[in-house]
This record gives sequence, structure tokens and C-alpha cells, in this order.
Amino acid sequence: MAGDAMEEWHWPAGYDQEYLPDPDSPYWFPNRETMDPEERDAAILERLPQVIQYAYDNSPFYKRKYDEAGLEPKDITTWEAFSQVPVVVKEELRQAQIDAPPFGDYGCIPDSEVHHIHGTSGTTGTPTGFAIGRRDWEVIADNHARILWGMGVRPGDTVFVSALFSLYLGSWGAMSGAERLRCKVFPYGAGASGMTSRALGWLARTQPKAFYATPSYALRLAEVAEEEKVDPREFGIKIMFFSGEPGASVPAVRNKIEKAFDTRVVDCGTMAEMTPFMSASATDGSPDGMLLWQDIVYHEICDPDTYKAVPYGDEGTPVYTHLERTSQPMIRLLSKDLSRWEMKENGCGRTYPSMPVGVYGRIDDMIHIRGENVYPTEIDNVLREISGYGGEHRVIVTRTGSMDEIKVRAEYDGSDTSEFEKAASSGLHRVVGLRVGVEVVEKDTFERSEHKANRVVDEREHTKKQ
Ligand code: 8LH
Repeated sequence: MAGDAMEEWHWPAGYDQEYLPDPDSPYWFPNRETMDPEERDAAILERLPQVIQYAYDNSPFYKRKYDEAGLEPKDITTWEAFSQVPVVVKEELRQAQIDAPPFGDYGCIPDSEVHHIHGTSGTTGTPTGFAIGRRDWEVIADNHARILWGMGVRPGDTVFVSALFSLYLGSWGAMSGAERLRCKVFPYGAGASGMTSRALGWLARTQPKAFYATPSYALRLAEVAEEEKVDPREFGIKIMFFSGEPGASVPAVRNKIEKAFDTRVVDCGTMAEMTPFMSASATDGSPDGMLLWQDIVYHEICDPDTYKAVPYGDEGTPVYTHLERTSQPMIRLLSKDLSRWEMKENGCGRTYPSMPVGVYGRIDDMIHIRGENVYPTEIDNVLREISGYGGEHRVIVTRTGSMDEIKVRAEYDGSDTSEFEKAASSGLHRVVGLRVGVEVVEKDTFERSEHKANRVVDEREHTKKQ
């Protein structure tokens, strides 16, 4: 079997809960992480038909889907055959949950084995529910512990989880991994009134080695610290790992956080459905972008029209396949995000492909102006590098006749507004390739997000949500 050299590689997955690596090893599973990628791919190609057969046998959702596509799970023995497996889209999952409430007919495990229920906030549509099995929860924790080890977190370290603990799986996933790693976990949370300000006191008191949140939250925390004359460098945080939105791989955001907290920023994260969502994550020795831990979740970067994997070096949309989940397994879940992947030597010695600049954003959030594609993160990156930027902005998209226009309203905290406006206009022109109107507003004009930021205000009639 191709997976013989890989530690604890079996289906269904399950891990020795007492295992911890050699304290001097940078790797949790040295073979799995540093093996010849072709050998790893061969083992993954043996696993895929097992997972697909399991989903087909245990869920009406996948049976229906694959019968309609005329697909026999046992025939998925080549990468070409795998590339023909139809993608799953979120709308299908939502519909399945409406038709077979509350969790849809893709659960695959008996109700008695459900261990955790989670849900999304539903801000971008009908909320989705998750019903995660007991075995899966343990495997998720194990995988996240392994990835946290790769980031440099060690048993005994204090891990401060400063994100929502309600309708957000991110915090729970970070917590489960840190617990399995035998860390001291503080499930601090976020979102209740006054919590950000109080976090300053708790961080000073607990001096955590690692901290988890969304990038927006960390920026907000730095701002509140400044207002309250607290120096966040005194918290002694060594590793700040982020997921949930672009930011940790946006250079100006990353620099701002690293400077404010005197720390190391680590990007990670795929989608809540894909938990263990840390399967895309940077490491201590490969700090930029994210490595794709292919033996946990199989990541492809695909052409957004054909859903076929694009060659390394190219851009596309991530498509994810669980290799270890038995409850609500996702097989070729389409993210509709944008990224670029490559296969090169990683500083940490792991032989995984990577997304060198992370996930830039969602295809739907990309703004198309006169033939140019503009990413909101590019605008963020430009503004944050200009001295006096007040910390928030909005990108207003309008349409005059058949032409789309964008305008940026940016906060400024200084005395030379026209200088700031000039710098912002020329910076945006350079990056966006178009003249962009800049309107300068006072600091604190815009609300700060303590979860995921949304800075685009789309005022075009035809894109208005019904
Ligand atoms: C990201 C990133 C990232 C997520 N860079 N964009 O946090 C991970 C999980 C729990 C999560 O956020 O799941 P959720 O709420 O389903 O949102 C998924 C979306 O969030 C994903 O499709 C991306 O658009 C975005 N995202 N992590 C850039 N590191």
C-alpha cells in the first residue's frame, strides 16, 4: 500500500491520543510531512475512492449526486477520474438542509454519534448547520494540534483564543487543537460589549505564547490598546495565528500586526465545512502564505469555469476534499475564493504545495472596473502603508451608464489632508491601474469589525441583493 511509510495513515482515520512528537522535532509526523510528494499523492489516490465510496454508501446526498453524474466510486482510481467528480457548492448544502432538516442528508453517521453541533451566522445567506461526529472531533483536534506544532506552539504554552465562540467554528477548531497539544487554553471569545478593552488586561495577565483571532480583530485590539495607552508588545505573544478572512498574508496588515505586538503572524484557514480548516497553514520555517497539508484535506486550485486543477504557478479557486472526515464529509467543495498555488522547496522542509500569498479574497468580492480586476485587499494594502491612515476605509462601487466606478473613502488621522489624498490616489492608481477617487474622512468615521471585515459598499442597482 502506498501509505505504508506514513504515520497512522488509515481509513477511517483515528490517532493515538497519547502521542506527542520528539520535543526537538519540528515535525509532528516527520515522514508524512517531508516525504516525496509523489509518494504522498499515490497514497492519497488510494484514499480518495475509499472516502467517495463511504460517502456514496452512507448518504443519500452523494448517492443522488453521483448516480446523476453516472459516476462509480470504485472507478476513481486516477487523477483524471477524480477531476471529473462533480464539485459540491454551498447552495446545494443549504438546500439539502432545507429538504432534510436540520443537517441535510449528507451526514453519513448515525445521530447518536453526533458530538458537536455548530452553525454559521448566516450573514451571507441561510445559516448552515454542522453536526460533527465524536471520532471526527478527535481527529480534527489531532490535525490541528499537528499544525499548531508546525507553527511552533508546544505543550504547556498558553493559547489565547480571542474570536467568537458562538456561530463561528474558527474558535472551536483552534481550541480543540490547542487542547490536544496539551496547551493551556483560554477560550476568551469576542463579541460581547467591552470585551476588547478587557482583553488588554487579560493578555497582560496571562502572557500567552500564542493568540488566535481574525486579522480585523487584532487590528482593532491594537487600536484600542493605543487609545488606552497600553503597549501590546508587553503581552509577550510570540505567535499570532489568524483565519477567517484575508489579512495575515496582506503585507501591510501583517506588518502592522507584527510591529504592534512584536510577534510572528501565521496565516491559516479554509472553510468551516472543511474543518479541520487549518489544513492550509503557514509554519514556523515557512512563514509566508500557507502550505497545503494534503494528507489531511486534499486541496486543488481549480479553473473557476471547468473545476479542473490548474498547473502549479497559476491562479484559480480552491476546491477541497476531506480525507479523514466521516461526518458530513466534503468531496470537492468549491470555495469560490481566489488564490495561486505553487510547488517549490519550503523553508521548513515540508514537501507540500503552497499558496504563497494566501487566499486573496472571494470571486464575488472582486471588483471589475473597465477591464481591470480589483481586489479589496490590494486597496487595503495601499492605504495601510500611507502615513496617517486612520485605520478604516470603504470602497464604494457605483455605475454611471454602463461604466462601473470605484471611490475610496479613507480615514485620516493627521494634519495634511491633501498630502494624504495625493499619496492615496497615486498609490491606488499604481496598484489598481485606474484613477480612483479618494475622499478623506476623519478617524473613527467607520465602524470597526471584531470578526470579519466587509469594506465594499456596492451601490450598483443590478447587483443589489433582493
Ligand atoms: C480566508 C481565510 C484566510 C477563511 N485568508 N480568506 O477560519 C476558518 C474557517 C472557520 C472560516 O472562516 O470558515 P467560514 O466562516 O466558513 O468562512 C470561510 C471563508 O472565509 C473562506 O471561503 C474565505 O473566503 C475566508 N477565509 N480563512 C483569506 N486565511
